[in-house]
Amino acid sequence: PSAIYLKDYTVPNFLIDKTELTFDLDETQTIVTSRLHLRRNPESKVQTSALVLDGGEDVKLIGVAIDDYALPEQEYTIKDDKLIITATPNEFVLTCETMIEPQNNTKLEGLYRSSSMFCTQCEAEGFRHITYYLDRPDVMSIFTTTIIGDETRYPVMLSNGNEIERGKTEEGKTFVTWHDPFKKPAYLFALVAGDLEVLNDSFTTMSGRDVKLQIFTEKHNIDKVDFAMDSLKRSMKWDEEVYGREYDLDIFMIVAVDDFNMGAMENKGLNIFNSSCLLASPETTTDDAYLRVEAVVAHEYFHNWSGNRVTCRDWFQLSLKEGFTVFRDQSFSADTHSDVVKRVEDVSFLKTAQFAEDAGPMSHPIRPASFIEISNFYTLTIYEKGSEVVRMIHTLLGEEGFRKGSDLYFERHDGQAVTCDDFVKAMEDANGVDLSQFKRWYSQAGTPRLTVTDSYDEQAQTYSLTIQQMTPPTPNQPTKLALHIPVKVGLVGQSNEALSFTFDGQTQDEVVLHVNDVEQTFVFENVMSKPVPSLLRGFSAPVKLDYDYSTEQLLQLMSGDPDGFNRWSASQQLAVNELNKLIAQYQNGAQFSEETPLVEGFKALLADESLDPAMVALILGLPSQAYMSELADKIDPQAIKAAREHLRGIAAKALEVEFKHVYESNASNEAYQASAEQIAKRSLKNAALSYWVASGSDEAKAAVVRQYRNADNMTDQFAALSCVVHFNLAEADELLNAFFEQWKHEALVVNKWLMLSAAREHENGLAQVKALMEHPSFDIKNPNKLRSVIGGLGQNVDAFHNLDGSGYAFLADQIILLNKRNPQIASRLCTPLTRWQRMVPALAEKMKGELERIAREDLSKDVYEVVSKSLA
Ligand code: DPP
Ligand code: ZN
Repeated sequence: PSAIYLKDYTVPNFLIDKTELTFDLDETQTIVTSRLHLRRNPESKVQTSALVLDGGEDVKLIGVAIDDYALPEQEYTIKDDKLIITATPNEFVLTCETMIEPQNNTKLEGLYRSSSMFCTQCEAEGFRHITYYLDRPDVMSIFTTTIIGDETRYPVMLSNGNEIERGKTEEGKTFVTWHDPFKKPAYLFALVAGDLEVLNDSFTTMSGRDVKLQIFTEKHNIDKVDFAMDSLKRSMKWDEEVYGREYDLDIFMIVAVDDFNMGAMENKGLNIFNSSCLLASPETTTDDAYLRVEAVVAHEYFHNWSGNRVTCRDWFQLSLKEGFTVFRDQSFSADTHSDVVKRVEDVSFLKTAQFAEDAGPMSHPIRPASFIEISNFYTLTIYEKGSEVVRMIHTLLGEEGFRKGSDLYFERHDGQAVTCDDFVKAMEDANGVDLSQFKRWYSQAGTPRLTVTDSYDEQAQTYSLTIQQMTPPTPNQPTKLALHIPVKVGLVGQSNEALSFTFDGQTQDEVVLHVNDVEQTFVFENVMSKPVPSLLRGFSAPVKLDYDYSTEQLLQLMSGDPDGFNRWSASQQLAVNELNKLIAQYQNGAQFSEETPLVEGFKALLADESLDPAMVALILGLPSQAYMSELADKIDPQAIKAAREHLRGIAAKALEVEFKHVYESNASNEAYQASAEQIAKRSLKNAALSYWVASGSDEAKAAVVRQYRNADNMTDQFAALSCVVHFNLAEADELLNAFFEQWKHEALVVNKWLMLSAAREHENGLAQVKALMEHPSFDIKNPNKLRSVIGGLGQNVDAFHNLDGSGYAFLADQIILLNKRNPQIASRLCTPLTRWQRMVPALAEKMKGELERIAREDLSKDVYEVVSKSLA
């Protein structure tokens, strides 16, 4: 497999003005007839009459014709899955008949079966597994789709746009024709057929048009889509109010499917969702999952403008639509719930997972310069860091300036396939600013590091901050240029007051510093006393920041920083420092310390009833195993685990009474609602419960079992079960079994059970994981189940990081098994092994050995790219 490069981009040689598709659906053979209205692209420099269409090894060509002249075999060839027709007129209709077998499609790209339905996934390059096409996002076409099927089995047959015709064929089958009036690339094509139930609703747009809203599921799930429908309507309203974007078709449909490689897909007018991102009910769905449904529904809906109306020129520009749309969905959730809580959650995820990706062999800029397989680039960097880059533009331009920029972007490029440069240009032009240095964020990989030192001159009452920036080398990028980094700063006084200061001739209490050189000093005047700097407020840039805070300063910021985000940040830093001390003690074989200043900090926090319970819960959450791994020079999973358990134990024992009190005072008898207020209380209650149980109190153990048995919602039930399992209480086996029995008919709950069971640490964790994969509820064809079991194993430190290498070998076996069957999923499963160079030597060697073993197989492009880059 070889790489393709952004620098080699050329416009397509042909355009497809209209695409007419007919699908004759059948259980064994589906016949696809396409009529493509082609003409040469006047803008192409290569004036050629040879047409090259993308296809796949799973597409069988039955016949091809130009303007109804059936081409004899010597007039076309099929090579490397491409259909090549050597001579074509300037303008013509190409008819292609192909046969595909959706029931044998295990890759879940193109047209496939999920339970009893047919569905599609075409992003990024799935359409070529349906029929021969110019499968690239800058070829945009008007689609008309006819679906023919047996009405008794497929009463619902959907595609993009509006239904324009319905009737019977000569053989007595039903046909339905859909027409989408908006030009689109093939990756936004969708088709669904099945025996589905529907929830109907409607939305009146800002200009007064009525839009029909429909959510389809299999019959047994239709009672779980009310929340998604409500989220959809709120998203539509929000996009009108915040971005001035109105929905454009008369109908908007969403379909839930069980087998799906990704979270969801924004196909024009017909979104297809992994059921895990759509279905929600209080009894079966946790608060986290509710929030995820809301965010994903919003995300896919927002793509209608940021992605569909204005799309990507090529796949190197993926972050153009994804970074921007993640930024939009994050803002929507922040406006809907608490902005600080949302920001903490997003940043925490970024710093744990995206920073790790950016420090590994797959590190790439948000606009990559090359790739072997585009499916490997649906990454945290493209999505989450991409969103941070858009957020920085928002910070630099302000709310109003950003809106002017986005208005210009949508107006200028409506109906076009464009680049990240076009996005930034619209922001520049609308605001009369120069973002040329800022644009290095698009081409430079790696997490920049800021090192900050300060000094206070009491006499002059000036305070200086010196900031150095450095971005470490990443694959193919040994040297880095200075970035333009917005650093939001405030100063906190000795008695926790916000200190005002003079900066740029103005009195203010918060400022955005423009860091754009390797080293710069910023001077704040009229600073009355020696301040504690509150740096990078709201996480104004996706960087690592080093400032040598003392424990006292961190405790002060934790309780006194007016910036809620930085209160959390200070608490995390304090906990990280404490964990690092314990990790070193563990590694040196020293006794663990039994005291920590964290106790004092937590005590103040628990006593302050004016605080948002969700924030308190977040602060109580110790830095995760994964986050501590990201920070480590050499990752020692056992040391991190032991340190975390010990630190939690100290806090739990010292504050047993407080945790009990907080647990009891946050209990509630109200009926479940996925409201910010209730979610906040449940999160604090359950955080307190887990500490209380960690204290070893018998009363706590009784309380957690009671909570499990009495819970009327999945959040409380699962929090209790996790706690019982994690602390290996006497009831662990009994309750895990009971949980499975209670929920075995609910696939999404069974997935939670699979994950928790796989993550459970006991003598033979790996045997237990193997048993789960033999369990009747497991199905290797279903990506959600696989992710549950393998994800659970990844959290199981003893089983996965066993020194004998058995955990890694097991993972490698699964990757080899899935390599051809579902390359996208196989490639994702490689992620933990790609970190091998960061592990302590004994583990690094074992991981590397498994990567080498995988490399000896005949690999799919997806797995090949990740494994070869990891071993390079
Ligand atoms: N474009 C999709 C999304 O992120 C991914 N398939 O919404
Ligand atoms: Zn997206």
